[in-house]
This record gives sequence, structure tokens and C-alpha cells, in this order.
Amino acid sequence: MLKLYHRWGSTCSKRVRICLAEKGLEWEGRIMTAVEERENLEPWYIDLNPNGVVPTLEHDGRILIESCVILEYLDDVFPEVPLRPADPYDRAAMRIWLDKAEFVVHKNVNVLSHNRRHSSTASGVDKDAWLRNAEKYPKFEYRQERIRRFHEGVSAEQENFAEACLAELMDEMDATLSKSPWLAGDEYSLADISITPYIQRFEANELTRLVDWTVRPAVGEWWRRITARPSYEEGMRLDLAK
Ligand SMILES: N[C@@H](CCC(=O)N[C@@H](CS)C(=O)NCC(=O)O)C(=O)O
Repeated sequence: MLKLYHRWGSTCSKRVRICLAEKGLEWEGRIMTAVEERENLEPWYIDLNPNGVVPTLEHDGRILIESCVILEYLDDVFPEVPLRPADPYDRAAMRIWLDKAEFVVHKNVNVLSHNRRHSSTASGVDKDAWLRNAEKYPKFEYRQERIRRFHEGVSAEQENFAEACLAELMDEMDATLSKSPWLAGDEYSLADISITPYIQRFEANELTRLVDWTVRPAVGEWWRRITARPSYEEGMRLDLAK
């Protein structure tokens, strides 16, 4: 039995849902509400996910966290539709993309999302409740960053820095995809899945510097193929994006 604790609009949850859709697996969902109070910061959930973030996967009573780790786990346990390259070199390339998806893409998108989606003004959450939530994050670094953003916000300079890191990453993607159809070689893989939700977020946030496909045509071509896959619609559920 697979149970996913997730939110429809969460990029990390989308990674896992796309993977589940690609593999045609049945799963049960537990939506973590995030209005004034965030369910992911309640003690029962922090017992499951000590970072207090979504998603968390439960498989036959065992708990897994970290979306990119969950992707690899699902591919280990349900290998019938393989989503990792068989060739060790391509598999290593895939892992490097998973790393970049987490430490370049997710990290910098988080910066760019603050003023657009997450701040108390953008999300419509009462200021006191927003700060109360920020103070509840169980991990020191994450908590301090949220509290700092509450008091200082995210500046234009920090946004420009994050966007430049993402532009560089998109250039790397374009160079890779000029040589092979998918990020880790000839087959669609977890590498492609790990980055998919963020490209949609760039488009939704009208980050034109990142999604002008005349500048990066190979990424544009890849994106057309990604969005044509049934798993895109099924996993992203953009109609439930909040
Ligand atoms: N490295 C983690 C990152 C998880 C993460 O940052 N999740 C976001 C949503 S995409 C989250 O739950 N943020 C805290 C919140 O929404 O309260 C993973 O890949 O699972």
C-alpha cells in the first residue's frame, strides 16, 4: 500500500506524483492542508517527516522522505516501468541532475517564490499566523530563514541572484538536450521528472528570462515532449495547483 502525504501545488509532491503516474501505481493521498495553520507543522506529521515538509511516502507502513530519494525508492521497488538508465554512466548523469534539481533548482525557486506565492501578502495568510508557522519549522536553518524572510523579505538583489543561478542551469540543460533527447541519455528518466514541476512554475510566474524557448530551443523541444506525456497532466494536477 502506498500513501502519499502531499499538497497539490507542491513542486516536490508533483515529482512523486509524476513518477507514480509513469509507473501506473495505485496510491492513496493524504492532502496536508496549509491555510492559516499548516498541517505539515503539526507534531504527528513531524514524527513522520522530521523536516516538516511535504511530501512523505508511506509504503507498507514504512516512511520515506525527500522527494528525489522517494523517486529512486519507487524505481527500486517497482522496476516494471524502469525510470533509471541501465547504463552506469547515464545513471551517474541522472544522479547529477537529481542533485541539481534539489540544490540548484528547488533552492533558488524557493527564493523566487517568496514574494510571488509564499509571503503573508502573496498567500493571504494573516501576518501573526505566518510568523507562528515560521517559528514551528523543526529544522534550525529552515526556521531561521523563514523568520528572516518574515522580517526582511526577499530583496530584488536576492531574486536576481537566484534567477541567474537558474538561467545558468537552463543553459546546462540546453547543452545536454542538444546532444540527447532526455537529460540522462536516450530514455526518459527520474532526471526529467525531478525538474519538470519547476519549469511549469517558471512559466506560471512568467520568468521570461528562463522560459524563452527561442533562446534555449532544445529545452523548448524537451518541454513539448514532457508536457505531452499523460503523466504530466496526471501528476501535476494544475487544476488543483493551490
Ligand atoms: N528536499 C525536500 C524538500 C521538500 C520541500 O521543501 N517541500 C516544500 C513544498 S515543495 C514544503 O513542504 N515547504 C514547507 C511548507 O510548505 O510548509 C524534498 O525533496 O522532499
